[in-house]
Amino acid sequence: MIVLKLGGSVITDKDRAETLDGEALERAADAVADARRTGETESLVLVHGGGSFGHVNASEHGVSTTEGTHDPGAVAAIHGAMKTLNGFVLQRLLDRNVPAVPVHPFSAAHRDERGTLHLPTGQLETLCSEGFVPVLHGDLVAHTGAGATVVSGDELVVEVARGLEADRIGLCSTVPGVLDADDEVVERIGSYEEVAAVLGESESTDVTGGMAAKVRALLALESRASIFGLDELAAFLAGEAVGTTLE
Ligand code: IP8
Repeated sequence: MIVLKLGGSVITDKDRAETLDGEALERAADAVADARRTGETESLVLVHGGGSFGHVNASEHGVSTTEGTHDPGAVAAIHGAMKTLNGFVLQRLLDRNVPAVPVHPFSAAHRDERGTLHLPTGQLETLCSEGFVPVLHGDLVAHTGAGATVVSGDELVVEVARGLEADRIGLCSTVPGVLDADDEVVERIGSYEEVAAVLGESESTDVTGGMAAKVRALLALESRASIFGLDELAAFLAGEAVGTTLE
């Protein structure tokens, strides 16, 4: 079982609201389709971020992972933008005969009063064993006492990987891995202390972007995780060590 996140900034044009990076998305879809054709990936769950979709709407409505909304119009706008992007991702995969199906976290997950995310994974497991490739996305989720808050793709990756006991996790990012002080890719990270100096301090609530938070969350999991750029996606799916490996 592989859990792969396609970063929102990889598949969209971050500088133009609700605009795809069509070429990058097609390259990513090609890599996934090729890996499935050659039988390299048995079970695969995909998650994608928001990039220029979702984030603009979320900030317009003042919604974040901790600041929620009770306005159904805001929910419709933010969730709707993410569903639009999810539709584009699905279409590129279906065009290449990848049996991709949507899973919208808003309809499945919630946060409790402490903000802890609860995400059932039974439907993902069943979809995978029936041969589908579930495609989740950063979204809104019901949040006790706060209305609805943002759930980031990174949080979803962590929960899905834990729930499904994934063998490998991949974060396909706009950077080729975790970079050291000389901007060289750090090949392997075994503990946070090894890279704390280059990553700097980060709040543990910094879940929607910071590399430090990603590294911490991935190191806390049993599964081996990799952070790499789009050029390395095919090699990652083929089982090679690419970018930065965290274990
Ligand atoms: O790009 C954010 O997902 P992310 C989703 O993975 C929304 O942080 C709704 C802004």
